[in-house]
Amino acid sequence: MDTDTSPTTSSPDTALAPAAPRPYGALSGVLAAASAVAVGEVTAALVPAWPGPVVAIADRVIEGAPAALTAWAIDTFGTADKPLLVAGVLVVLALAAAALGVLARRRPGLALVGVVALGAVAALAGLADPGFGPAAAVPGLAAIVPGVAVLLVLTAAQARLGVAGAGPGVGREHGPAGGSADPGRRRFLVLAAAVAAGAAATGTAARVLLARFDVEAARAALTLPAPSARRDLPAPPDAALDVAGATPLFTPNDAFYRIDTALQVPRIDPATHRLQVTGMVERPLSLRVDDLLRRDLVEVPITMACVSNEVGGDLIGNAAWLGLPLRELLDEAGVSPDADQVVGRSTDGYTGGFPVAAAYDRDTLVVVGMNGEPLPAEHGFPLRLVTPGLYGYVGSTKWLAEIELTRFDRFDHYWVPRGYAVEAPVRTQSRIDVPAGRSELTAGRTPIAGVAWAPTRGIAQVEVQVDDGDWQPAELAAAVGDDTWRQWVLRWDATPGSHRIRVRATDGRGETQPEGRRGVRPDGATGWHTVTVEVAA
Ligand SMILES: Nc1nc2c(c(=O)[nH]1)N[C@H]1C(S)=C(S)[C@@H](COP(=O)(O)O)O[C@H]1N2
Ligand SMILES: [Mo]
Repeated sequence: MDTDTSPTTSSPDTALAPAAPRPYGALSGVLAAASAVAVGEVTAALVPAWPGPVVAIADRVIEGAPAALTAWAIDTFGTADKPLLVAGVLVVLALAAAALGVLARRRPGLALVGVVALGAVAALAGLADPGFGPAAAVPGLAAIVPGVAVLLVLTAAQARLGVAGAGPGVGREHGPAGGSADPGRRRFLVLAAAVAAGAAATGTAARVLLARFDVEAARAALTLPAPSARRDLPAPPDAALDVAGATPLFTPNDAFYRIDTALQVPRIDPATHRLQVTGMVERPLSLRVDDLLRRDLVEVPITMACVSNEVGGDLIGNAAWLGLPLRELLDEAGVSPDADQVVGRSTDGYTGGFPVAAAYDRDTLVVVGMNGEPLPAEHGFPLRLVTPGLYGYVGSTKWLAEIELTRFDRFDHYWVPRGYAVEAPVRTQSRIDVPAGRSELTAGRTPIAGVAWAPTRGIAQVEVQVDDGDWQPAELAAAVGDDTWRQWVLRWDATPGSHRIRVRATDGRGETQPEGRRGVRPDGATGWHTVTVEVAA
């Protein structure tokens, strides 16, 4: 391709003129990218569940990042890591686009290949999200059209820079900031402004389109059935201890910890969403959310914990989950005797896998409700799995789109190649919630209280040790079930001075949690939660 793409600059002088200054090229590249992103996003917004190209690329960055880098990012930025990653993708894109814009002044053909390649990357990133099919490549491909067009138009406009005012010294006035009576320059800037305005308008249109589907409205419109009478696990009246500051037996939804890899909480329309049961089954199933809501659903209190929960940490919560026992779906589908793994796959490609046996030997559920409400969007609306006794990363896939029956020797779920265990039973653990560590107390009767859990095995005993004294059995609240945590309390006679308080739990099989400290990777932390307090005289 010729560098001179402008139809009116035919004089040999201009054709051989030096390329326009770099800032013009860079600006053209950045505007081409902005137009491409805006069109990509507006295309993605046509289908509520499609992630935009920028988020799709960022998703792939998260998946491809080495585990150590991900861990560092989470430690350093906490929950701000996701917006920062999206910003990072945009910065890299802007830099690449600026470079392509500069290149386009002399090698437009090569620069256009670069633009197409960036669009192809976005299209491939979209394709890697399962659940949307090949159509998910469309936003990335659509982005190529304005990217190419804007770069061509603005590069052509640069060829007319300084044409009218041609003469010595014109070159010095070529920068976008330099003032001159150069009509070519004015024309370029008008075009650039028009492109910027068009990109902004398209971006706004994308936002308006996205607002058209409102997950909160869809949640509000969904009516949960009453839980079946065939299961009856009401919390006994004395299952909750009345200690000021103690952790409540049930964690309110808005206080429930949230852990996932999703950059953008998936926006799933329950009217069109389908749950597929696939893989090693005799009869693959495809169910609507409504089909599930019409079934005889059970409500089970289950304590869910994250494998990344440190000793004493708060990545754990207890909720009443309303759902269909997974075993009923598996029986309908007819699981092959050769299958040994159930994989839950989310709309955004996350996978958690656990033994088929865990669908039968406990109340593993396909969940629609949490503490009496439809699942909150960030906790998996409209469908998720919850598996008692297995860490969330293996057994509790959110935004559930597919349940695949497979084998452990054929498929590694999401966190396995990232250094976590294939199978991950929740370890027996206990936590001191009052008094808080390093608190200052007054002498006298003081409750020491907290929670202890060993889901599926149950908690048999909790013991507390103050300094080097004897281990004293704590009072346990009544068990709601073996799958939930139990609150405990020890009424302590606090004496002046500095004290170390430790706790340890024994599960329903008689096993006491080990003292030895181990970190969360690969299969959950061990050790006794310990706090130190100061008691004033
Ligand atoms: N789709 C999807 N499901 C997921 C995850 C995820 O990243 N994506 N994270 C898992 C992990 S690590 C945990 S601990 C639980 C947390 O569930 P919550 O956010 O509802 O507490 O969800 C699990 N399900
Ligand atoms: Mo987790």
